[in-house]
This record gives sequence, structure tokens and C-alpha cells, in this order.
Amino acid sequence: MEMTMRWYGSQYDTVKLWQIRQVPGITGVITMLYDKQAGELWPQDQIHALKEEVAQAGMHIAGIESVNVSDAIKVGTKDRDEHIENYIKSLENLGKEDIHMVCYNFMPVFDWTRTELARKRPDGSTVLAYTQEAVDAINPSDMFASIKGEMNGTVMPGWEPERMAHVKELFEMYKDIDEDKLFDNLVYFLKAIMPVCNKYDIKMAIHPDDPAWSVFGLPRIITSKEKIHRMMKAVDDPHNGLTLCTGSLGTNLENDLPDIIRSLPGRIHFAHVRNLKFNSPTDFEESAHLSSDGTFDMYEIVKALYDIGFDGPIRPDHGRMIWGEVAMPGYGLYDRALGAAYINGLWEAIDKAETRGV
Ligand SMILES: [Mn+2]
Repeated sequence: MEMTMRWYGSQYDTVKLWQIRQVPGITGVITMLYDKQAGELWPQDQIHALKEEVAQAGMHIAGIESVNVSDAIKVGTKDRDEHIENYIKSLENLGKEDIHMVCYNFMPVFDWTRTELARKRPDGSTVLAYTQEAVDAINPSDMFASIKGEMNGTVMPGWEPERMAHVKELFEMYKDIDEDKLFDNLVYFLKAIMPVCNKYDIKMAIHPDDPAWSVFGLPRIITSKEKIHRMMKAVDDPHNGLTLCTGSLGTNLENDLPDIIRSLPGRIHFAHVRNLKFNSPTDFEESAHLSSDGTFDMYEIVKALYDIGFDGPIRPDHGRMIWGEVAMPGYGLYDRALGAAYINGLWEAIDKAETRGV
């Protein structure tokens, strides 16, 4: 594995590349061209400039999160093929710049859903949290307004104001899309991009739906081991892989995370590792990474990744807001650095136990 951290670019991120560089063990960042809308072409010169900026800070781009898939592709509208053509060209440009891992998602309307961005925990830290009761009580177009005030002045991916201004139209677009149609559109998209992925060895890593169940009646197709395997079989190419996001798949307590990991050797190309603390099966908060602070056994998760020979980028994913930091919720420097150090520690202990035969 390679330890990485997500970076939102010098224009948008409160965290600087030089700070990320000082986190022990981090050699790469996960980033993207943040001014690009889903469906738009990524020019090679802009990718190159981003790559240079990261290289000057002593790191490299370990992968892209995300080249976003447009609603036209997800819904299968008449613009779909044009958007897929742009996606293929963007992948080609990334391949030419020696970038080989691309995360994306196939979630309708919302990239992810939380009902609170700053729930206070007993130690005074604040975290993102989710309560099903709050979702059930709110109209989707009011959802954005209710959390906007908690974004600390940042723009959170998937919740851009321009996009959220069209929430009603977005819901209208998806009104006839059920799980089977959405799945067929995903397969159509993957089949179209596999040739360019093979040519440039680009590993596609779909991000699981978050939370791992239907929200506001929208279909969800990447929520469980069974559904992930269905997708892997439908396009049975090693370049068709998964972002193992423990915090997303783990929202459903029936998902056995180490078991899911062990069932997918060679198909996990990227890992988001974080912990959740469940107060009830439908109320959870993003705790510290440490196993004892949440519900997941982080040792078993990292051990499963180690055992399947996972060699892709891994990142601590979200962190708590601690030590007075003001940053994009979930994406402060401090707690993610603690998460990276903790995961590195688990990995080193597992590796030495294995190789020294302890
Ligand atoms: Mn994730």
C-alpha cells in the first residue's frame, strides 16, 4: 500500500501540500481538477500542471478522486455518448501523464449524505454524523440549505451550490431510473471505457454508495458484497475495481468489511479507511480511526488488506475536527494525520509479525 491524503488543490484546500508532506509515510496525494464539471474533458496540459505542482512539494499524484460521472451517463440520456467520449479522452490524458488510478461513483443526485457536519463529541471534537430520522423528516431540496451553514465557508464535493440549485430537476431526471436501469447504465459506461483503461493501465475504482441504502427513494447499486460482485462479474476485467471505503460500506452493519475485502483480491484499487461509531443502527458518527473509539475493528480491516496483497493507495479518509482547526468538514489536517499514522502503525506491526514469523 501507499499512504496518501486527499488534497483539494491550492485554490480550495485549507491544507497545504507542504503540510501533507510532513505527515510520516505520506508519499502521494489524491486530487483532481476541481474546476471541471462532470462530463467535461480534462485537458492534458492542466493535468500536467497539477502533477508538477505536487511534484514540487516532493510527492506525486497517486490517483484521481474523482473523474466524476455525469448524470447524463448515470441516467442514460441522449448526451451520454458524448460525455463518455470526453471521459475516455480524460482517461487517455491521465494515462499519458502516468496516472493509473481513478476513483468515481455512480450515485444519483447526492455523492454522499450526512445530516450533521459538526456533531460535538464528548472530547469536544466535531464530526460528520447521520441520522435516518433526520433524513426522513426533510425534503431533499432543503437538505442542502440545512447543511450549507456548517461547511466552514468551503465547497464540499458533490454539494456545489450550482448543482444543488437544480436538485428538483435532478430528482426529475432519475424518476424512471430503478436499480436495474442504473446498473445497466454503469455496465454500458464500463464497457465503453475498458479499452482505454487497458491501453494505459488505468485502474477504475468505484466508490460505494454512502450511506449503503436508498436515500430519498433514489436507487443504490454499490452497497453490499453481493452487489459489488455482481458488478465485478458483469465487466470481468481487472481494471474494473473498487474503492474499499470502510466508512461507506460500513454504514450497513450487515456488511462484514474484512470478509468483503478478502473476497476481492486484485479488484480493490484504492482504500478509504476510517471508523464509525454507531449509537443505533441508523445513527452513526465519524469517530477517530482508533478501533476502540468506534465500531469497526481496524486491525482486522488492515489485516485483510495486507493478506490480499493490496498495493494501491490508501488514505485515512475523513477525520474529526480537532485542536481548533477550521477546515472543510472531514478534511482537516490534524485528525487525518493521526489516522495515517495509526494505519501505518497497524500495517508495520502486521508486516513484521508476518515476515518475522512472530
Ligand atoms: Mn470514502
